[in-house]
Amino acid sequence: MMETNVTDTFFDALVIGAGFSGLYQLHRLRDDLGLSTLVIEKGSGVGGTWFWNRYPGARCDSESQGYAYFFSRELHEKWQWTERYPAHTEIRKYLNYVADSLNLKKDIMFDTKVSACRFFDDDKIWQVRIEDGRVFYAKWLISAVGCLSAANVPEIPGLASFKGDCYHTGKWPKEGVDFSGVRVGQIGTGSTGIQVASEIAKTCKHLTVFQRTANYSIPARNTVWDNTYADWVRNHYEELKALVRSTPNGHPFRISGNLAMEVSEEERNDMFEAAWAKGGLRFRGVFSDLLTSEKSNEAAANFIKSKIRQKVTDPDKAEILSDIDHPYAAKRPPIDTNYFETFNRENVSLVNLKADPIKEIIPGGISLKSGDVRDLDVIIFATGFDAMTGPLLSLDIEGSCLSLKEYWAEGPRNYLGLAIPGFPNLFTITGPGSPSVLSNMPVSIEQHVDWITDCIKYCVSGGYMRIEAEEHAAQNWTEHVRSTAEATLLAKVKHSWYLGANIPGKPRVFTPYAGGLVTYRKICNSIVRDGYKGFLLDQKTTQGPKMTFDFEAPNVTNLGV
Ligand code: N01
Repeated sequence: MMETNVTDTFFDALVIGAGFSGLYQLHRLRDDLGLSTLVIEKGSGVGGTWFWNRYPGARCDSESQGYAYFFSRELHEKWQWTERYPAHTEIRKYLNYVADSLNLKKDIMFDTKVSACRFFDDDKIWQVRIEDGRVFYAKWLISAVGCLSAANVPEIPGLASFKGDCYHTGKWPKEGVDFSGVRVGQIGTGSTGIQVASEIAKTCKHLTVFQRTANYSIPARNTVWDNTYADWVRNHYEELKALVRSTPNGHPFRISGNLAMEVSEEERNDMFEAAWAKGGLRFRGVFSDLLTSEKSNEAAANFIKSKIRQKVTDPDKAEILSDIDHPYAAKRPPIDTNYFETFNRENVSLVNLKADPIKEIIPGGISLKSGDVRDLDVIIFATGFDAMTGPLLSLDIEGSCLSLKEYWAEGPRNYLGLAIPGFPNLFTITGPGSPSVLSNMPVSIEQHVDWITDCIKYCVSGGYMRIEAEEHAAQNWTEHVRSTAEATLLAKVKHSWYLGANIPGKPRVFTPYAGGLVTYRKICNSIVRDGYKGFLLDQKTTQGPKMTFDFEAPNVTNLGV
């Protein structure tokens, strides 16, 4: 446990969360603006999402050379990733390296959970209460809680009766879990389940995968970097920085300008084959219209399904795994290391929950509707998160009139994903309505933190005590987020966590901004140029009620989520 001696109660700024967002935000506010800043972090170390996601096989799907901060050449040049995709252990090492290099830990209070945040309008100050009852105050409150930090464990009847151990992948024990000789049941086959299954199958006695929705996956083709490539990355800071800031999804590769139906079938298949051989999220970049043309998407989908059928030797399993009901990449597209091949192992079975749903969890395992019972010693929930709004709502935030829960009763509404009407001086890094999960997160995070820092600097230097997003701006932005998603196949999937559909009772609102990072950055910059259009500064309204964001139409054909 890290020692932080916090004796003060009043700060200029409080930041909640010490992952990629919170660390950089602390650095900018403290070291560039000179503001007294405290970060409050639930975990006992830095890492945010990566502090908790330690399940076997946990590895980022973004490539290492782009999954990093780009604000400092020095940090970039003194660090070396070792593989094409960074493992969770290496990401924590990197974030510790950054935190230590910038001497950040002294201003982070670890092992501390926020229980409530209240805005006092008379004093224009935020009060943040932590679980032991202590309170802290600050003029500026910044949420850096991330998008995927509220674990979702489905309410399956009988769960409490299970005699074995249960784990959620997003809250994995720090000390790890020994699966030798154990019968494991895994529920969930999203990006996480696809990573975890192939690792656990190697060591457990038997793995039963309970699949509700079949999923596409592209081979990651992870490799260890050789010195030549590592040196190249270290020596190409400016180029990499320019690249990740110029691609629509913040990844360090370009999306092809080709349309899938504009080439012959033979050429198309050759291009899919080449992209499959390259592997990873780059597969999506082979054509620019995979998320906007149903026909192009279908071609990609059929290509991947045929690959699954080739990989899986048991025809029944192959059928269940390739019976996919949604367009490719319209749900978050996983990448894998031998996921489908894992089903060729003798110690791995597959249950098709579409045909035979779970009836209940019993003391010794899982019982299905058909009466079939799977005996288990351990259940792993790879069942995802109450994404995007979940982490924010868990902070119990109350603004000048309403609680966030009340204000978002029909779904998230905010301005640019950054600020919420009725919640002055609060900023949300990678909040709902920003590109966040449809992009390479560290690149989105840097853009948000820089924007927030500039905004706070503007307020401080202009003598403004209070800044608040205006209601009409939030309504316009929320509509813009909705219509942008509607222009893509993303909105065609009704059962996706992008829409909140994985959480019973959650309002169905397409939450991330699908217009791409480049467009988004331009919109954010233009709002600054226009004197923080759509924000109320102290009591001064900055502009009239009519706002549109289509002055820089999002290039959805070039969308690279
Ligand atoms: O969660 P998910 P995840 N009974 O929600 C199933 C990021 N990530 O943790 O599809 C049975 O995608 C559910 O089934 P269905 C990434 O952004 C990043 O895998 O709802 N099954 C689904 O199969 C990703 O998208 C990296 O029918 C139930 C699964 O659980 C996000 O995290 C690596 C069920 C949940 O899939 C979330 O991915 C890994 C029930 N009651 C993850 N409830 C990086 O590399 C749910 N399921 C950065």
